[in-house]
Amino acid sequence: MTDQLRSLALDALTRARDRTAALTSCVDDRDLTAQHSPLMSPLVWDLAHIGNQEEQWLLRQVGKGEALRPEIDSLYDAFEHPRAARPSLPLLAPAEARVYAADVRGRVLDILERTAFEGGPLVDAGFAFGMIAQHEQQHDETMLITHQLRKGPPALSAPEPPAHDTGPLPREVLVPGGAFTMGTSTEPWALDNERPAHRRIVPAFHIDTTPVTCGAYQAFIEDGGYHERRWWAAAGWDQIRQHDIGAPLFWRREGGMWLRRRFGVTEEVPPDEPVLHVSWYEADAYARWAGRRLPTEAEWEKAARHDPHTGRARRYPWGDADPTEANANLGQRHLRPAPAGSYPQGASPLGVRQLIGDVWEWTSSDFLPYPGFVAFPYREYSEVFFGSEHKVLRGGSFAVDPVACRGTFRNWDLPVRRQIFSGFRTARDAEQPAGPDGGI
Ligand code: AVJ
Ligand code: FE
Repeated sequence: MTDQLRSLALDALTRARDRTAALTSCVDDRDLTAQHSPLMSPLVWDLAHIGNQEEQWLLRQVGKGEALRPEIDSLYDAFEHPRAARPSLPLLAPAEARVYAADVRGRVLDILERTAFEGGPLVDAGFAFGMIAQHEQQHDETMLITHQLRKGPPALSAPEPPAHDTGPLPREVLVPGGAFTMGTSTEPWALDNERPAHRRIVPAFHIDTTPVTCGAYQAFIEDGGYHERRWWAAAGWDQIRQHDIGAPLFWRREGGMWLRRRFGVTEEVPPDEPVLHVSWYEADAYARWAGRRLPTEAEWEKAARHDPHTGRARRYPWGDADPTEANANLGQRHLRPAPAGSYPQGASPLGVRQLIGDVWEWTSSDFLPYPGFVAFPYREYSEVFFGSEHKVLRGGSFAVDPVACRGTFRNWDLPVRRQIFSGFRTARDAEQPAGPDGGI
C-alpha cells in the first residue's frame, strides 16, 4: 500500500513537472515575464510559486530541511501581491526560476524516498506529496488560461478529442429523491474542503444529460437573452451592461457567423461542443431563460456519485477506478472539450455524461464548509474563501489533471469570472413541468 502510494506520488509530481515544463518552454522569455492579462500572473510567477510552495511544504515541513530560499517566500505569496501587481515585483528571471524549481524537486525526491507514509496527517498516505502535485497541476491549469488570454501566434497544440457515440440521448435524467453521502473521509489526497463525508437529503430533480452546448447557448443570444433584464441577477446585469458583454469570452460575430479564438487559432464556434468561458451570471441567466436553474452543488454530486442501486457513493460517475482516456477528457490531452454526449464509458449509473472532465460546471451554491470541516494544512487553501462571494464549480475541465479531479473535488470562483474553463448544465425540480423545449 505504502509503496503503491509512494509510486503514485512520484508519478503525480513528475507528470505535473512535465506539464509545467511544456507550458513554460513553448514561449520565449519575454512572453514568460509579460503580463498577458491583468487577471493573470506572468507565467514566470507561477513557475517559481510552484517551486516555492513545494519548498515550504515538502522540503521544510515534511523533510524538516533547511530553507533553500526563504527570502523569496513573500514574493510568491499569493495573498501579499494581487495578480495585477506581480509583473512589477523583482521576480526570479525565467532561467533562475527553472533552476530553483528543479533544485527544490531534486531534494524533494530524496525526501519522498525516506519519508514514512504514516505518523501524522501531513504524511499519512503521502498526503503532502499529493497536495503539492495537485497544487502544481492547479497552476498548470491557471497557466493554460494565461495561454488562452495571450495574443499572438499559437504556442500549443494537441490532438482533437476522439469521436464517440454521442446519441441521440434523453435531454435530462431524473435523479430520485432521498439521502446520499456527500464529501469524503477516506479519499487519501482529498483536500480539506471535500471532508468529511456526511449524509444529505436531496429531493428528486432532473439534470441535463450533458453540459449546455454552444449551439443551445447561441439560441439564448439570438433570442436577445443578453438584453432582457428579467433573466439576470442584478450584479450580472450590471456586469454585462458595464462591459458590453453579449457572448461568451473569446467569441465574436463576423459575417453572420460566430467565431472564437482558441489558443491563438480562430475557428467557427462548434455548435455541439459544451459552451466554455461563461460567468456564473451568464450560466444563471441562460438557465432562467430556459425555464430551468443551475443544479445545487449537492445535486451535482449526487448525480455524479450516488449509485441508486446500491445506495453507495462512488469515487467517480463510472465507479471507483481512476479516470482513463476512455472515460473522461482530462489532463490537457486535448485543448478543448469533446462534443456533448461524448465519453459514454464515463456515464453515471443513471446515464449522465461528462460530469468529470471537459468543462468546469457552475453550480448555484456558495462555497461553504461541510459540517465538521477542519482547515488543513493551512487556512488559506479553503477556509478564507468560504462565504457568499464565491460560487462552486464541479467536475473539472479538459485542463485539469486526474490527480486534482474527483467526484468530491470542489473548485470555486467569483461569479463574474469568464476566463476560466467554465461551462454548466441545468436542472429543475422533479415536481415542476418541463421547460419550453420539453423534457422526457
Ligand atoms: C482552488 C483553483 C481556486 O487557483 O486560486 C492554487 C487553487 N490555491 N494555489 C486557485 C490554488 C493555491 C485555487 N483554486
Ligand atoms: Fe498557488
